[in-house]
Amino acid sequence: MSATSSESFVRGQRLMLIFLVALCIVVACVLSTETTMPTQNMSNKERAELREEARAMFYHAYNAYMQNAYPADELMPLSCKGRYRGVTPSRGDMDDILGNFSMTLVDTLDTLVLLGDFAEFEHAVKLVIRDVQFDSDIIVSVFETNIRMVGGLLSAHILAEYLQKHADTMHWYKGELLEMSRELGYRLLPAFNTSTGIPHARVNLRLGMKDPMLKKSRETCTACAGTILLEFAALSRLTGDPIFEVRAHAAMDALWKLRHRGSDLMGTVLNVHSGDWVRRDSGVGAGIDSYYEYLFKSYVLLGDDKYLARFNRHYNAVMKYVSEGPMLLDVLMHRPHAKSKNFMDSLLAFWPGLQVLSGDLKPAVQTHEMLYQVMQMHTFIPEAFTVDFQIHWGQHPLRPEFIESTYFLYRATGDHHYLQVGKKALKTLQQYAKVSCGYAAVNDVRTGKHEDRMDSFVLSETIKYLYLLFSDPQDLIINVDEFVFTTEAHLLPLSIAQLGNATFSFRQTDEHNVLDFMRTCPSSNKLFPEKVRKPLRNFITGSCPRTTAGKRLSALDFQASNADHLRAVYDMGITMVSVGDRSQGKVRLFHSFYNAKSHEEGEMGLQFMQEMLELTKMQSINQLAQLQAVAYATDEKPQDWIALMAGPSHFSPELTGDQFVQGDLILAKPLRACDETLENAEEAKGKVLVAERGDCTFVSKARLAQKVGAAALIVCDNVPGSSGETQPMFAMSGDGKDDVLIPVVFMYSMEFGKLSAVMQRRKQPLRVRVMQMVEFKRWQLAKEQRQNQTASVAQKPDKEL
Ligand code: DMJ
Repeated sequence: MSATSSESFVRGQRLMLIFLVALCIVVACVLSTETTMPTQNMSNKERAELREEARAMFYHAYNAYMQNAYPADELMPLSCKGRYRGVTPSRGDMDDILGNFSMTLVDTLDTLVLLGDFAEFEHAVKLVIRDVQFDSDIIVSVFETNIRMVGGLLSAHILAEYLQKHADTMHWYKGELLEMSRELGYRLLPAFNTSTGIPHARVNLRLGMKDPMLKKSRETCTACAGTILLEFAALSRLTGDPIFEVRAHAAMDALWKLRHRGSDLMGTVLNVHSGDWVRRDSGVGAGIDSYYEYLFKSYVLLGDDKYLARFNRHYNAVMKYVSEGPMLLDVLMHRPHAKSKNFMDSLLAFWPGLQVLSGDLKPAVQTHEMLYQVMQMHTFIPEAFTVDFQIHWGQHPLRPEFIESTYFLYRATGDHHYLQVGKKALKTLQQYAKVSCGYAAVNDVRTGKHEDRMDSFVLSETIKYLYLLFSDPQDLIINVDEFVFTTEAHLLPLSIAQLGNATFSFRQTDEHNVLDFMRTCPSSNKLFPEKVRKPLRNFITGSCPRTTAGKRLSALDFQASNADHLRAVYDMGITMVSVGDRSQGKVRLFHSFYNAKSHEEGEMGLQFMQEMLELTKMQSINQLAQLQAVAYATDEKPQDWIALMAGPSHFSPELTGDQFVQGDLILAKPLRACDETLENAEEAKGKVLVAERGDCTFVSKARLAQKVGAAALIVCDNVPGSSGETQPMFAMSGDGKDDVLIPVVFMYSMEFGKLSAVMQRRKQPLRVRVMQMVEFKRWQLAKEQRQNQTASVAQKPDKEL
């Protein structure tokens, strides 16, 4: 090997190592220096103006709903009409939220009181009493109905009585809303008749669990079953009927028993009859989020230490296994050192708010800062984003979680940074989500395209938290500190605990002393949010401070197998943590100024991390190996195959080595492939089916393709102009089941466009091969070599002549 080629070989080796080492990088710098960037203070005038802008936003959305959609559950802001269950075309499971019970109005009642609009509150309460009924043959989500409807009715009832007392109004009100919530509570109760006491996910409002469609019901999510207690306890305490609270406590107790005894973590999906876990991913986002919230808030509302002890046990486990610097990454509950996902979902943005309430301010500041940067990078926080902050799922339904955390951080710290963050969030909504008829969800943050959807939480949470952020507590009619905010931001008074409940005696149990967890907030004159935030400020786009100091180890030269390098990196304050299966050699890096040997080495560490970050912008070797190919030959040159890049899926079998699936291409009818079957099911047998992304999950499209006998499925993107050349390829996620046996790949629009153009040009069906890209390349190479050999053999006699 020549000097140059051995040098480039070594460099190549190093790069390989770097790619593996730097699969994901976190610059979790924790500075303890005195240098802090001043936060721009917000004047009282500007803050008041923003509060009024939030109020105007509320009325823009509320009036649009009331004038164009009420009594429907939701407003469809693009078509400017109401969304009714059974009338408006179905969106599948997503519609379980709707019960034709005027959900948006019920969910919004208490916001009217916070805004001080007692007249409209009174009017709205009268409408609800007059119009809303629950005796419908409709299957609804128990969780959603509880948090939005039961919670909305209870909170409105409490505030109606409050106004009677303190604002000398609504004297006609005689507890009708409480009666309605009791009736609705009874309609949800059949869901709790399971052997474990953990409620079913769905129930028929009229038939209970007797609906034949619910016969096979068995799976629910942890958050679905664990987000009942606040509302049900309030319901029991206010009505004097203990059944609700009894059932909700039992569900919480049953869930607690299912924790992994080694890790103290919970999964996200379980079987309500057997108590077996169906999905063992454990994080703080989708599927589990509000379970943690309700453990902590049940302690706050009901004063039962048991819930604090349980929360602390889980919290400790989350901080040990899930939290990595400012990031929160799912692990497997039974193998907590293995990361189970390489993306985060936007629902986890509630976590910093919960951390503030529980007194752990520092990680709250860090995670919030990371989320703020994700938001600035993509305008809105996308539904899911990868560890390198690329978009995994670009939707944004105007969720409240990030603003909720911003509000709690502001209340805890008084730091005007959070007012500035709130301002940015508010202005973004105004600029990109406001339409003439309300606020529209964003279908894809890359394109800004709207969706005909305004969820009820936009009014009940998103705008409510914005309004609260810009209000002075003394401007509000109620003292919010005397209330607990439910997960849907409904207000339940702390005084509820005093109403007592004979069914429960809150004795000290062994659990209480399980964990000696720090609960005190940092003292207010020593708050550190800016110091904690500053190092994270350049977390994504970053330019960390450079130093001109002497010789240092650069990321490019770094070799993970070199002990000196490892020591140098350690001295720079960098820690390495193995991620996932150790055998894959994936490592995550953390940098902390606290751990650096000297200030200078700390600076070097920052620079090193920055270099690593730049290197990882390139696609990792790992990803390359996973890249799939959809290959075809043209009519003109039937021997020459062309391959278009495609992404793999987590739920279908991997095509390895020289395996491939071949078949004629056929488009699904309807193209989204979300229905029970396909119009062209017969034709699709044995073919490579194409379905468009959207309306239902990737895996449900795959199951349908498999059901009709397709040989493979290609899911093509629904975002015009998207391409694997300009954005990272990703692997489609499933739901944890292994029932898909055909290969399923994803193609961005530009790549699929090429395939579709060839398909349309041809008279005959287009035959394609789905295979690994690496294998395709190998196949081509072998072919070329063969051709070259034949050519040289053919040329030989000539030469010899
Ligand atoms: C809300 O309905 C609640 O906050 C729930 O706990 C999670 N999802 C939505 C908002 O994103």
